[in-house]
This record gives sequence, C-alpha cells and structure tokens, in this order.
Amino acid sequence: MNELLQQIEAYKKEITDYKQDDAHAAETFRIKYLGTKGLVKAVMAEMKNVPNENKRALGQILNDFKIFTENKYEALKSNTGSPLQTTGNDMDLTLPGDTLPLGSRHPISIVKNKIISIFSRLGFAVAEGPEIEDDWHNFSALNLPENHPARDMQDTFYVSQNPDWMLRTHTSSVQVREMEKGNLPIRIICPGRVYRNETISARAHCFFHQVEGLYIAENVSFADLKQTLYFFVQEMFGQDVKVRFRPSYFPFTEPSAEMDISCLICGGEGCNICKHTGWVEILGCGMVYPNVLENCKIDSNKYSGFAFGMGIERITMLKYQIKDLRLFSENDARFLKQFTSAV
Ligand code: 2U9
Repeated sequence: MNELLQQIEAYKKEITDYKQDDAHAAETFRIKYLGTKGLVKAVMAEMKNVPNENKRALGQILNDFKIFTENKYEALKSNTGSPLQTTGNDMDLTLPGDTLPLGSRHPISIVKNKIISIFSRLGFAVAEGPEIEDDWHNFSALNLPENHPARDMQDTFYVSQNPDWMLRTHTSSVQVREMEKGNLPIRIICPGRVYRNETISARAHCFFHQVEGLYIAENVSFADLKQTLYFFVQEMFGQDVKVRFRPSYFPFTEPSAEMDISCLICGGEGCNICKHTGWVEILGCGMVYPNVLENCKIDSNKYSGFAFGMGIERITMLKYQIKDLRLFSENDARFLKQFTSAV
C-alpha cells in the first residue's frame, strides 16, 4: 500500500511538470495517463490487491488522483492553439504571396480595340445588338428579300422553333436597329461576332468577328467615305500605306467598292501574300442604298450615308502575319501568349 501511495505521488509530480510545446500535447497526455491502457487505469487496478480495511481510504486517494490528472488534461487542451503552441510551425508569414502569371489579351480583342480607338477619334460611337436576329433586321431591311440570290452567300444557323430567327450573318442588323430609332445624324461602328454556315478551314470559320460602320447625315458623299477609310488604314497600318478602290456589288450599297491596301510584306513589289499583285483586300464599302434608308423610315431625298464592313480576323492576320484562321478559336496558350497589349 505504501509503495502504491509513493507511486501515485511520483506520477503527480510528473504530471505537474508535464510540458510539451506542440499542438498534440493534450492528446499525447490523454493517451499516456487517461487512455484505456493509461497510468490512471493501471493504478486503479491495484485496488484489488489492497486489504479491505484500506479500500475506502485508497478509493478516495485514487479518485483525487484521477480528478487531478483530468484537470491537467483540460488545462493542456485549452492551451492548444495559443501562440505558444504554434512555435513548432515553420510558416513565415512575412514572405510575399505567390505571384499569379499575367494573361494577355486575345489578338482579336487587341485589333478590335485599336479599330474602335481610331474611329472614335473621327467621332464614331460604338453600337451593339443581339447575335440572334430576325429576318427583317438581318436580311429584308437590307435589300435582301426572301429568295434573293445574295442570301446564298450568307447561309447561317436557324432557330428550329422559329424559322424567322437566326444567328446574325453580319453586324449590319445593328445599324438597321440604330436607323430605326430615328436619331439623326448617325455615326457609329458596330463590332461583334457573326455566324455563317461555312466549312471550317484555314480561311473560313462558322463564326468570326466584324466591325461595320455607318455614317448618315445630309450631304454625305463618296469622298467622305474614301477619306475616312484612308485615315483608318494609315492609323492601322502606317502612314506609307497606299489604297485603291475596286467597283463591287452589295445589295445594301450603291455604288459599292472593295478597298485594297498596298501589300505590307513586299510594299507593293509582289510576293506570296499578295499573290504577286502588290495589293491585299481589306474591306467592303459603299453609299447606303436609298431603299435601305426608306426601309428604316429615313428620308432618302434629305439624307445620304456611307457604310463599310471588315472582318477583324482578316485585319489581324494581315497585321500579325497569321496564316490559319482556326488559331483564333483553339485556345492554344502558345499562340495566345505571343500577343501583348495595354488595352
Ligand atoms: C446598313 C447599310 C449598309 C455594310 C457593308 C460591306 C460592304 C462588306 C464584308 C467585309 C468582309 C463582310 O466580314 S465580311 O465578310 N462587308 O463588304 N459591308 S458595305 O453595309 C451596310 C450596313 C448596314 C444599314
């Protein structure tokens, strides 16, 4: 019995002095002293070896010992998480954070923003509209009635629940919507995504991006059109660029033209890019057909206007010498990270 009491006193001293400065201190203590194979249980088991007359007194001592041990455990538990307990953690909170790699703007967005910035200096505002259009805004208002042969070149994707709805084939529908508002004069450019039912190749895709422009006021002439577009290409491709206009046909403009610029690669000498002509086509344009003005309730005797349209992919391919249109929509980071821009 005396031996047991001495043993308990020794354990109490050990428990009083118990120190462990890490997050697991309380749990290590619990397992050693209070667990099923712990020292408290072991001491309690000695009860059966003690004579009956001593059992009551020893019972009290053992109980006190258990409470003493449990109190220490509670104290250790409440210390866990205190600053003292985390001294074993080697995290340095003063280090700078991980840097996130900077992305780059898509080349189509870079060129689109450049086009917007050039035309905004001439007073053109940006207008936008829906990508799902009705027949009137995409075709009929633009002098392309049902069964017109020019619709063939702009086959698109139709909404099966309503054949009057389709994915727009050009952003001209946005200009129609602006004209219908009746706020004249109009000086807008319309950037946006358009759709065509085309076989995908290096030169064509079932979606691409356009910027179209429209200027309607009194006494707008073809000379205004030429000077505006000349200013644009000089800002876009450099002051030395030359232009030429070739007669063309669009149902919504008359007269109509296609504009070429002198080849950026050979400067007009002739090379593979310009197919040895010295010129590359960059956009279509013309004076707005009077019918189109009337369709949008604009008096064609009082007002005239010019319009133009260009594919952003085409301008981007010329500017950066990109040979395959599919690269723009494949999300290959090796291609995309070559383009940097502040805008
Ligand atoms: C209205 C009236 C006239 C917009 C125009 C073109 C000529 C043209 C093509 C260039 C390459 C389309 O992306 S492309 O395939 N566009 O050649 N677009 S005139 O004429 C309009 C637009 C709206 C109300």
